[in-house]
Amino acid sequence: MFDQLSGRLEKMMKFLRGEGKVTEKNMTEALKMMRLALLEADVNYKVVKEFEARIREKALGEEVLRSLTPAQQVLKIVRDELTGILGGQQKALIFAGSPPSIFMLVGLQGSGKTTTCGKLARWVAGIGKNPLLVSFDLKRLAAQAQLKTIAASLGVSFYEMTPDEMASPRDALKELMIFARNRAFDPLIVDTAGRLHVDEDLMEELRLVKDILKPVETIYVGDAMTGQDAVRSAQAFEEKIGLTSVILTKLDGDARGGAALSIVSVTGKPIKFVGVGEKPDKFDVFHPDRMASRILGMGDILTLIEKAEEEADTDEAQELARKIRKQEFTLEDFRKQLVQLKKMGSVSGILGHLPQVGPLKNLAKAEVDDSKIAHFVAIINSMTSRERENPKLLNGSRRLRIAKGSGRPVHEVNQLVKQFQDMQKMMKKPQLQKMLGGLK
Ligand SMILES: Nc1nc2c(ncn2[C@@H]2O[C@H](COP(=O)(O)OP(=O)(O)OP(=O)(O)O)[C@@H](O)[C@H]2O)c(=O)[nH]1
Ligand SMILES: [Mg+2]
Repeated sequence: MFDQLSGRLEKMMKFLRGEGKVTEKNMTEALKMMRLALLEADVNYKVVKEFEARIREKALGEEVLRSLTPAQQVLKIVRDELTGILGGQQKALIFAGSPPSIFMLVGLQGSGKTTTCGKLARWVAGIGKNPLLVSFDLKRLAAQAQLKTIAASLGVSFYEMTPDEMASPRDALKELMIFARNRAFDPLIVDTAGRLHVDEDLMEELRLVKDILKPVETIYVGDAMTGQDAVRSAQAFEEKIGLTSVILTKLDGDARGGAALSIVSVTGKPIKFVGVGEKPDKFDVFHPDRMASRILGMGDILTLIEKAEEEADTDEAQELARKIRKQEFTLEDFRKQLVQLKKMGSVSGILGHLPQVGPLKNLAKAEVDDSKIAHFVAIINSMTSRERENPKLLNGSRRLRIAKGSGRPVHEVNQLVKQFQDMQKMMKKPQLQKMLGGLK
């Protein structure tokens, strides 16, 4: 969803790359490009203004590292500042000291609250919790039914409110707490009603529910596709009922990113998760630093690794991270990755997370289908283990032998070797190494 913004920022970097050093004049030009890029991405204008001022100050100030080129300096500053406006450090969910912790999800109609209740329940179950879903949409019976269906499909427990309980939510909560404590449920994830607009009626109902529940997390669920509208309504919810965090949904759509880039600055509340599709697993922990890198086209190899960890063997994924860090990544590892990719099936989904540089970009562009992966795997299979460890051995005659052995043309062997070498180069980049440094 940040494609357009990424493209424009890339242009700005390209411009700076052509400049000998950072000057008042070229920074003014570069910042103008950046300002337009951000405004076009529907970022709140106040946020843009402050962002620009900070970057100008840092880029022209003392903090600049002389060893870096102007483009690198600015890239670093922009990356750090982008991470900042996205919230800085990743913020974890808060759990109550004495269970059950209550998470109350609020937001406008259709923003994805009910869907997100399910996703969140699935996610916390994945970290060993025992969630209970309940709907405090006190007026619409159908709302309960929707959540009940979601709970059943996920195998998550659901507490059904009787019409009597819905009429007196205060008593309902007492029953609910006894039920939850007896069965050691934690957290209690509470769905609420939505309206098309922020109206007093809704706010009153939500204030009442919040007052009864005393949630440890009041989570605003915002539809990223609605851009600044989502930001404005978040602000209204923050003022009228108070929030602790934000979940943005529909980041898979053609949102331009403005909501994500403005909402933390405007509300002061962290984005903790993002929804990236309708299915329950289309839900990611939000990492400001990785998102910033992704916007700047540095890709997101960490998210890739996380995905791999989820879907594949954890030890292997950690070993992969270690190898990339130590620059020991070989063709054999590349082969394993390709096989893994093929197993996961969701090639395009995974590729979206890969660094948008070097070979993977080409892979993504070529819209790799499974047969392409199969061909690459066949080629590597035809190499000796020494060749896999050390591709420098691959001279003309060896390449010819491998082509014959795998039944693929020589130019495809060359292409594979070239892509692998580009990938190795990319993995040596300090930014990537720094990112991996934080990964145990
Ligand atoms: N593409 C996409 N669709 C989503 C995402 N999250 C939710 N949706 C869809 O958005 C629509 C509305 O979702 P709901 O969960 O019913 O929204 P709600 O906020 O509970 O709506 P009300 O209860 O009517 O206020 C559904 O069609 C969901 O499938 C997401 O991350 N990506
Ligand atoms: Mg709902």
